Amino acid sequence: MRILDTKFVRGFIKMADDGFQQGWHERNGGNLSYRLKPEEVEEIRPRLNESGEWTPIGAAVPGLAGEYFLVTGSGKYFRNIIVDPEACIAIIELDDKGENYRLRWGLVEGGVPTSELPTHLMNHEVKKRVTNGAHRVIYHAHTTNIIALTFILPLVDEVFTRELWEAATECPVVFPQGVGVVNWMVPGGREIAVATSKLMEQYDVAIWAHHGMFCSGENFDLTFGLLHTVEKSAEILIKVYSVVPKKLQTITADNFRAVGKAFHVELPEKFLFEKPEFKIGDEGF
Ligand code: 2HA
Ligand code: ZN
Repeated sequence: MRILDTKFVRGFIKMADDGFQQGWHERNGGNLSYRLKPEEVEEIRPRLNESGEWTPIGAAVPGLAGEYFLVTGSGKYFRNIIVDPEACIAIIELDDKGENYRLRWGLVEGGVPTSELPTHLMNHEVKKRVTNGAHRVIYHAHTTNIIALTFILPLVDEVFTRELWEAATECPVVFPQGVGVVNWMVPGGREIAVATSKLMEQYDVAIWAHHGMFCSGENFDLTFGLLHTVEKSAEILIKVYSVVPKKLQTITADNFRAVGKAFHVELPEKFLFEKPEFKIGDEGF
């Protein structure tokens, strides 16, 4: 089958375009990766290019040795993916140590995989392990309202999770494990990849202060839906805090416990603390 006609490539392209339409991918911002299933690799194997040079990943991911990934290209614009996918995205193969990759399809006008390849692959490695192989998608977007929130809330997992949960009742059901926050760091390297993948041990969402968000999921719908839900909550919070510095009422810890019971999701008690009274801009919050 033509690579562009496969279901996973079409799903990848649609997701990238959906993200662009949402306004999360200015210029070359954001990146997306998908870990192929063995049967998908076999389906396209006759159409892969001859193997090229091995290139260092910049991180070691032995848990992903020999795997194939569909990834966005470094410096490529999400808005162009739908019109010229073969120039903007690529299929890469990892070596038997998980230390190098080689290009097997795509990037026909030249280029290399996403500048955030170390974070994507380290996240994939963690998620493959902790979900028994179920998670296959890692998505990074420059979500406006989440970025805005990282200027006005303390960069603490518990505070972000609780605020995002309070913004919309479905949130604790969509991301019951909560969200993790990475303090500002230089993007693109191994250090931020290590910090992010550590959070991915327990969360499906990692927020990068003053930069954006990473989400992990089983498929394109779930991963896009997760990032979309978190960003929508952030938008509600930004609207609320643009009107008043303090909410008049909100969803309480006991309300969350009731939601958890009704929807059969376990909500960690560390997010259900008694909240101190606070206003946006308060010293020390
Ligand atoms: O430009 O989003 O984090 C791609 C990025 C880097
Ligand atoms: Zn980015």
